[in-house]
Amino acid sequence: MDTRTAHHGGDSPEPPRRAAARVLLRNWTGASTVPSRSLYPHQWSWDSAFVAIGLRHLSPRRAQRELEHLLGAQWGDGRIPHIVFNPAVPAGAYFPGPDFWRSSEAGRPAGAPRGTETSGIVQPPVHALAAWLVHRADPAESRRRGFLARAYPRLAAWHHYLTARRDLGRGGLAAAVHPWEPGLDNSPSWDEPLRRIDPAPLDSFRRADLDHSPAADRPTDLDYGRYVRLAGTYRAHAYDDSRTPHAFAVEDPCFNALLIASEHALARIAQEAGGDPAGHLERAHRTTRALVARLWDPDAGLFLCRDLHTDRLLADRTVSGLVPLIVPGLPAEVREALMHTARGPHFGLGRVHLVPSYDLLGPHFDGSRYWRGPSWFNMAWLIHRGLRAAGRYDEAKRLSAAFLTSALATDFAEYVEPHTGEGRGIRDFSWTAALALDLLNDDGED
Ligand code: 2M8
Repeated sequence: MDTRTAHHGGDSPEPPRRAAARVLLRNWTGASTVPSRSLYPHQWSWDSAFVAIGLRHLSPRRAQRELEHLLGAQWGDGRIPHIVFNPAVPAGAYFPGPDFWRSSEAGRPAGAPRGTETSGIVQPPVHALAAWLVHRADPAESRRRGFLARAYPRLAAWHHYLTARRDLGRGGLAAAVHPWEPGLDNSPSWDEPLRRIDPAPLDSFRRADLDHSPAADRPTDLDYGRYVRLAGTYRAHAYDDSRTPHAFAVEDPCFNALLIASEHALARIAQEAGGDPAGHLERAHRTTRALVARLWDPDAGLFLCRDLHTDRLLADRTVSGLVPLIVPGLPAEVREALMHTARGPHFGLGRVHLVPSYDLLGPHFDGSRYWRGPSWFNMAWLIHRGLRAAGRYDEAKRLSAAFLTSALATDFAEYVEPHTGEGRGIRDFSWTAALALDLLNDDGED
């Protein structure tokens, strides 16, 4: 497929920029962007950060609003919820919806907003990085609107929540307390920690996702039973991290790498907004040291997840373990080993479509099932950034070209089968379109 054009039903090919913009315009609700009109009809936290990174090329102002809408739903304890529910969407369109999370009532002690319903868990902290990139797209307009001055205290409170309340392992990293938090929902890394969780009975809830996506592309019912159990337990403890038993608690490399990248961005934001960057830089360096000390596995040649219940690394190789390539100041030998692993048989960089979410040789590899093998566009975008940070410009260029080819050929699919490149999940997926737009506008400046 030609990377210069996309097809959308008519005879004439549509220019890629216009095709990507069309997806984002269609998914814009007036206040924020839904990841998908059908499968995900509300605002998602890290999706919106990726969307803002693309939207800044269409309208820096709208990109600011995207992030501001999300930040507007921040809780008093600093957490940015993983979903902000749109009250206009019919109940039952997405599960678990507002009637499950009941944030405004159950989350009150943790400072959940009164007028907006949200979930109670979080997603990876890409937001400060996104805010910085959005600012850079049009600094004059950003200053005129006081964008960073308003965003800065909220972003700082968000990082404070993660580093103070979520350092459950007391080793300097933020822990995830639900498989949805790192964003790689049904990653094989979670199989072992999830085995301890007694699933909620299947007849106690109704999955809405299967109305829109084939069951073979999605997590299983057993996974869902466990997701529901964990979220229900958190809710029953008023989403209080010091009281909830947190039967699932892991340290994830991608989550923490994004925290570090965002902490570096926060230092720049602080400088621009009249704050003090030094504390942020110090925290970024400290978290980098903790990441290497706690999650680097020299034998596997990549970062692994740590299960805080056993205090052991989980053996499965996932794309999450390559994302620390984006971290500034990683030890040179670690960066080299990561590059070697990315190109090797487990991830096949340059030989398969994009970067598989899970080890191509791993016992649980399934090229269609969500985060158990398929290649995802946000992960390819992050690895692309990492390759550039490592000075691998040719490989970065090739990955960027492959990204655009895949995105256009699959009508901006949610994910693709790594061996065949076929689209999987839903189409017109927002972050695929947004990050395509970002790569199309790539001037190497960031
Ligand atoms: C997927 O997760 C949601 C739950 O948050 C779901 O399956 O319903 C994941 O791919 C996640 O990373 C993503 O943010 C979300 C919305 O695109 O969908």
